[in-house]
Amino acid sequence: GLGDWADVSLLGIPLELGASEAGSIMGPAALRTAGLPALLGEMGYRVTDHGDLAQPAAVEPGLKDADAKACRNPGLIAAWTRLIHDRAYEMAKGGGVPVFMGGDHSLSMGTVSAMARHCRDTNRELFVLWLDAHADFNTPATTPSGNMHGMSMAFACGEPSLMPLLGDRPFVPVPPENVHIFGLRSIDKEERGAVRDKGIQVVDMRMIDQASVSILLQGILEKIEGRRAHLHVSLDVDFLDPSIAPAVGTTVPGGATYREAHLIMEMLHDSGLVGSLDIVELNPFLDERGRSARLLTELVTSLFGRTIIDRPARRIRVA
Ligand code: B3U
Ligand code: MN
Ligand code: MN
Repeated sequence: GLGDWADVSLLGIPLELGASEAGSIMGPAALRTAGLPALLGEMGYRVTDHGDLAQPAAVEPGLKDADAKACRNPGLIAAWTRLIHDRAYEMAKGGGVPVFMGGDHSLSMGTVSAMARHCRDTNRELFVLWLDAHADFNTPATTPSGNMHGMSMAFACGEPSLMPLLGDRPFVPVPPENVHIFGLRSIDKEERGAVRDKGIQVVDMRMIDQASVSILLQGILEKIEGRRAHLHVSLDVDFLDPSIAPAVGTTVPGGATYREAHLIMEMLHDSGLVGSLDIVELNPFLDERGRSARLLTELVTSLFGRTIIDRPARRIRVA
């Protein structure tokens, strides 16, 4: 968490096989071009850029035949999930804060499962803040598209039909009540039932309009504070309103504003709870003169403590 934020480990995950629209393979390059590693370095962090993962060869995904047929690229997604999990787990053990630069949201099958395993090793509770227009809670049996980026949260919570994707790695599920989807505004019918039945915590856009991101996020952070916890933040670009972040294949109108997004990042910084971050679904091919990549980079600097003027932290961290 924040207390030991001297070290930041960046990993590029050029993965687009979980999405229908090509282009997020260029996400890590765009974030580097927008200056993410340099800005964190200027802020005083010790930044290690581990470069980009190389595309692995497809493996036998181990899914049931009908499930494999319902998914696009299951053999490659299985290979990526195992590769990402292994690297993310090593990075977590190495200390510092891992920042995963995607790549489409299927990469979170690897990162979240690695953080869950690391938390079990270190006797911490894992919480996940899923900043996303979508729930990503489909399964091979419910997916309308076959796109595996729409299944990553279901995987992380232990959806049995997806478990073989991780191969022989020990799988540690995230307790659904520790998962907070924030910014939801597009959900498929069967996902809606699954999210409800599993007890996933949801803040949808209507709640944000009525109660403000500040009050709603504070409620989540207060639940986590004072525990031996690790908060993993998974930021899907489509959480943001398409007018400020057009570089995503699955835009949904009515997303977070510039100011809401920065406030969330600032409050997350102040909480001292964030232990790892995914930046996913950035598709530079759809960007307008780099503005989405630049905005994401700015948001990450807010998460890492950039402030407009010096102000005392509003919230004191309980170790
Ligand atoms: N729920 C739809 C659409 C979707 C989910 N995640 C994204 N799109 N990015 C699906 O295909 O599962
Ligand atoms: Mn997503
Ligand atoms: Mn999304």
